[in-house]
Amino acid sequence: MSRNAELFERASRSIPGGVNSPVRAFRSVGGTPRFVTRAQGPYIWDADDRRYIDYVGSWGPAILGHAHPEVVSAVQQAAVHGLSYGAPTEAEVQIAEMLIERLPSLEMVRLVSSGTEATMTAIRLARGATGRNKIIKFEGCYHGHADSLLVKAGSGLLTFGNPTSAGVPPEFVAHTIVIDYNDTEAVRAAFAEHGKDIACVIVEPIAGNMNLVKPAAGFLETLRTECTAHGALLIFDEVMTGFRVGPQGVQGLTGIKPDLTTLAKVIGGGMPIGAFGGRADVMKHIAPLGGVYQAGTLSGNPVAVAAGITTLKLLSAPGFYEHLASQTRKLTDGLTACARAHGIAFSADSVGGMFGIYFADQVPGSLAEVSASNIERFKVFFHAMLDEGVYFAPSAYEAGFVSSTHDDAVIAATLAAADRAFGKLGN
Ligand code: KE4
Repeated sequence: MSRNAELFERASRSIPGGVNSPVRAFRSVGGTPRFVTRAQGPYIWDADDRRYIDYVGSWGPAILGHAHPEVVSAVQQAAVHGLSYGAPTEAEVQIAEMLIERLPSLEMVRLVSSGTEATMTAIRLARGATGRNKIIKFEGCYHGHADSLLVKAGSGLLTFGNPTSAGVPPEFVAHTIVIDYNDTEAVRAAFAEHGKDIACVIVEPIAGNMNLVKPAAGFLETLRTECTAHGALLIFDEVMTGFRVGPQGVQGLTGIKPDLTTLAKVIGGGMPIGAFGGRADVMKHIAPLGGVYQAGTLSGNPVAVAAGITTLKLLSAPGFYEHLASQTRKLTDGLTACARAHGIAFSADSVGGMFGIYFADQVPGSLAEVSASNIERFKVFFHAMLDEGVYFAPSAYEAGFVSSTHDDAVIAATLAAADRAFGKLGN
């Protein structure tokens, strides 16, 4: 038996499903999860000491490649002075100023310890600041596991084909309006009916939890105009896209200014961190200034912040994002060409260092279109690539991630593996 299998059997006796986050259990692709022992640059190694080219990158944070020496050094230097104080530090001010400098819509920002905390708080803040209860979210978007958001969520829930979570009382989601992503008319209709009761719209401005799905022309613009017209707040959940699709996230690519933004993943460089921020007049409702309570023992943790500051500095290198986008496009174009050569219905898309692959002739523009792609064929491809030493996200409903260490040789090795894997699929 492989060490992965042994560890999975042992883990399953003490941890539900053997994992600390459902998507890691490989339930939607089958087989045994790989227990990672170490990682470096574009690579991870499993418990059988097999090396894989990694396109999950911890679901986004590893944008500089795993164990970047300067990030590791910053963590070590912070740790020797203590791991957590529960008191303010200068480093927290520094990273807050860095985030505000980089994202024009951020006038004030508060740090938390995960993306879920960030989105949960942003919604409470929107409700507190507007005095309204209703929220709009989009089917296939995942914003973490806060109760009011686990309604037709994406990511792990979609993977289970279980669009709502057990344990969430109906009352908790009674104010959550769920609309199809990109359905501009439904957004207008919801505001026409509920406009004065809507506190906020929360959206993944480029969706990454139903696989990569881009906003249709006019979709984000409509959210902005409808929110403004009805006094609702627009929340861009950039937990995944922030500093991943470009130096200023989707708001930088589109010029659309949300009222609040949520962040995590990349801003911590792999350490536990999240953040929410935006208009100062809204943020001033947050305790201790205002009546919207939020707190966190490890918020602004000095070790996590040290990793984040160093990461953000390294991302500011001239040409970083141009190179990252170019390498990602080489991957997606190469995979598409290879699939075509094998006569396989396949498409791929990317934005910056984030990509999607689909066993369908066209790039999907909605959750329904992703679901209509050949999910079974994805599962076979996933395992064929795993056998070749390439680690894609273990779900057809997840995006993939490239780091600055995925150089031409790594991309070429991936494409050579894909050629062999596609050959096993038959057409
Ligand atoms: P966390 O609580 O997992 O840090 O963040 C929740 C979250 C919020 N918003 C967006 C847009 C997200 O993508 C996420 C988390 N992303 C998933 C990846 N599909 C995390 C992977 C997992 O759940 O294990």
